[in-house]
Amino acid sequence: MSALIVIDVQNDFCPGGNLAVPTGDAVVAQINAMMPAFDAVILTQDWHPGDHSSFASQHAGKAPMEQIQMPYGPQVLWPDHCVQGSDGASFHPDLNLDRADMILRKGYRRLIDSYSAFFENDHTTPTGLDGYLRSRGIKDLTLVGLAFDFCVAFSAVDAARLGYNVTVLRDATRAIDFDGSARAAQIAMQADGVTLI
Ligand code: VGL
Ligand code: ZN
Repeated sequence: MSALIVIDVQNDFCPGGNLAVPTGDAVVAQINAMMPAFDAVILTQDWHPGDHSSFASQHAGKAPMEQIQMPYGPQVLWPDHCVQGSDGASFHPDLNLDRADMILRKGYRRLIDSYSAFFENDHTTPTGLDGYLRSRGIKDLTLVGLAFDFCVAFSAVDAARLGYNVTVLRDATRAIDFDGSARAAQIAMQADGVTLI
């Protein structure tokens, strides 16, 4: 059984959004076209409270893209983005939502970020996706969406470590590419056996 996991194709990650990924919206048509080929389609949605601790605005004297130490490890500080219920948190208007079996929200706890669709950034708090996939007998995952070097990469690495067969379709992703993050993400995924096409 196969699933297409569509990571965070939301307005804030598209041009004009608060954390825009260059040409992020260009992945939408390709992702829609891929959906019929999979047994299951799962969409993830970055979904932060307005005072989320990953926002630079919550840390006096800090600017977006600076790094801080959180109790669970290093954390990049972001511009406010994907605030629960905002237009920025909505899926891109052209993304086909009808085909989705499940929409998984993540990053909703104020004190911890969640790049991965499987675990929050402490790498231990589960989102529930592993249980969902397991109970449906899904073992083959193809990941697409935004951003290649953060939520796609963290999800792919966690999935591979959990034992799934993981493919990332690079063409249907876009990177933030901040401070070498795209290359680092690629190396990390390959080290854990993720297939990059
Ligand atoms: C993401 C940074 C912050 C992503 C989410 O979807 O890649 N990146 N929140
Ligand atoms: Zn986020």
